[in-house]
Amino acid sequence: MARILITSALPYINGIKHLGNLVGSQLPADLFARYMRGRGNEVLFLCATDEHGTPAELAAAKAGKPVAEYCAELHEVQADIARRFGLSFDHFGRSSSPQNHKLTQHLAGVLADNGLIREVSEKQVYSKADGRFLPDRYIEGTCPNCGYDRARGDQCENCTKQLDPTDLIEPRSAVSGSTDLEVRETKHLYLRQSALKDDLDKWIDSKTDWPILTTSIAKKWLHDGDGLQDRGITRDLDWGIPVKRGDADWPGMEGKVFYVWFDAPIEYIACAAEWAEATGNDWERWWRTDKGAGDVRYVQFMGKDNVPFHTLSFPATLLGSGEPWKMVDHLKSFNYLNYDGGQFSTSQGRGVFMDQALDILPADYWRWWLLSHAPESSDSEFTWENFQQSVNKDLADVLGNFVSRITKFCRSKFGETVPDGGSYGAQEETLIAELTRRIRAYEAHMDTMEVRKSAQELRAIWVAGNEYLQTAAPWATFKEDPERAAMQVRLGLNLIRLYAVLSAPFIPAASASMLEAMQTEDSAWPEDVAAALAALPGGHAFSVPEVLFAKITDEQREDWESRFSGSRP
Ligand code: B3M
Ligand code: ZN
Repeated sequence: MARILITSALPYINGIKHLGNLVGSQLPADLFARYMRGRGNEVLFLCATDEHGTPAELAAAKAGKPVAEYCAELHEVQADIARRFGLSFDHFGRSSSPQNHKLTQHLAGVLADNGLIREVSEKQVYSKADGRFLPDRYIEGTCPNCGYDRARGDQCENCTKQLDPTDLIEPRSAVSGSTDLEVRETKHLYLRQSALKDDLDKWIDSKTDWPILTTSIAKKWLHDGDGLQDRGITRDLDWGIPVKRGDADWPGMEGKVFYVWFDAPIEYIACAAEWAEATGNDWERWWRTDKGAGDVRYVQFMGKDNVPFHTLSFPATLLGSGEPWKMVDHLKSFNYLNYDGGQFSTSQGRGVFMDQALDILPADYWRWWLLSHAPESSDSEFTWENFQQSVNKDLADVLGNFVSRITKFCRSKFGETVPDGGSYGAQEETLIAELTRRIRAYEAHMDTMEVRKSAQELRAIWVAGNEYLQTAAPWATFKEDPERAAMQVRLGLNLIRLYAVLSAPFIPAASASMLEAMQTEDSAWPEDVAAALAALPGGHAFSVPEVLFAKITDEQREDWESRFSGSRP
């Protein structure tokens, strides 16, 4: 039994996530966690809301709520949706937790002790009316490049030029609109990533099994242009983790907080501490190599835009601390999922969001489509037509139909118990050989997190059962050879249990219904396929389940297509 630590990129707090966010981190992480548990491993699967930074403050202001209250509410909303999507986190934490405050301040302290933090004086815009500095999006004005009069301090939305707040013409505060602004000196802490470049280089070179998407992004930032830049890790904001050096105040840093990208990955560790506190477990045996985490395998899941922070910045924090923290072993990253000819967009409300998806259909429909179309080797695209097609074909025709045909046929001829009698012939041996080969291939893809290939193999496993049923045709056999028909039906019913076990990582709710219908709690992984197909013996009672997957009609598809064509209201 292996021990596997799994984290998904932390969803930002400022609203409900869309399906593109989901498929790039939380959902494949859940697939892997469920699979690894199914194989009998010890798994710790962690996720949390990422709650600091300017977008959180601005979203709270827009909602007219104090930011702490806003974050607490949105955390509950996201936790509830995650649960309804079947995301099986062992703990869903918060980056604003006391544990993360403590750990972030601790790590900043040891980095400073190790000479890896320097103070930098910078010029920033200060608003006298608001009594605060105005970083990034807190300031608006006229773009010096195109004249657009609502450019933001970090970028002009009109011409896309990247800006500094001090570049703006006629700048004003985005908080109060005040133009009574001045440029003031302010001090910030920088993490000396440049001093850690060689350590990072060596560490990344040791990761020979990482996907090319991951290493190429890491190497690009490590070597391109000026190489790895030192990075500001503090901000002039109210909301966040106060800058401290361990437990001690940090002279000159009063009123400042750590930058959101400094504290967010540290929450991966703090989240384990939150989990431990809530459950009475020991978190250090997952995170400290001197306290038992030496044999842990740590896998991270994220979208490609998050890769630099996970291959460079966060490792720099951990390596620079000189403390024995567990480092990531495998980093699985994803391209983007597009929506119907464009991009999913949170700011424009474009696409389907997690809550809306669940209003339309149960989670398994979405889980199956998203995972079987995961944007791995390239970006992929959601269209309603494609969604309808794969749900109707894979889930309703192939899997659902198999389950309903065999259970109904058995009920009509043998009653609701697994029939006894008969023995395997050549057809059954061939099926078992094919299933064995395919299940081993499925495991190999799941072990290496090849999500699409895993889905294809699983589907082929479903198809094999369907084809067997089609050619064995127990409804025909029954007339001449009821014993043989009994054997075929018994095999079919056992296939349902087998499918439930194999499919659980993708479609956990349907799998649970299948096991329930088979009236068994035996969800042991099929190490030996022939043995697994004898798990339900003659005489075992079962019931005919409700329809597992309903087909999506053309009217539904058209209705949803038009309902989700514009922006979220
Ligand atoms: N919150 C993902 C994002 O919103 C970011 C991930 C943090 S992982 C430590 O783009
Ligand atoms: Zn512009």
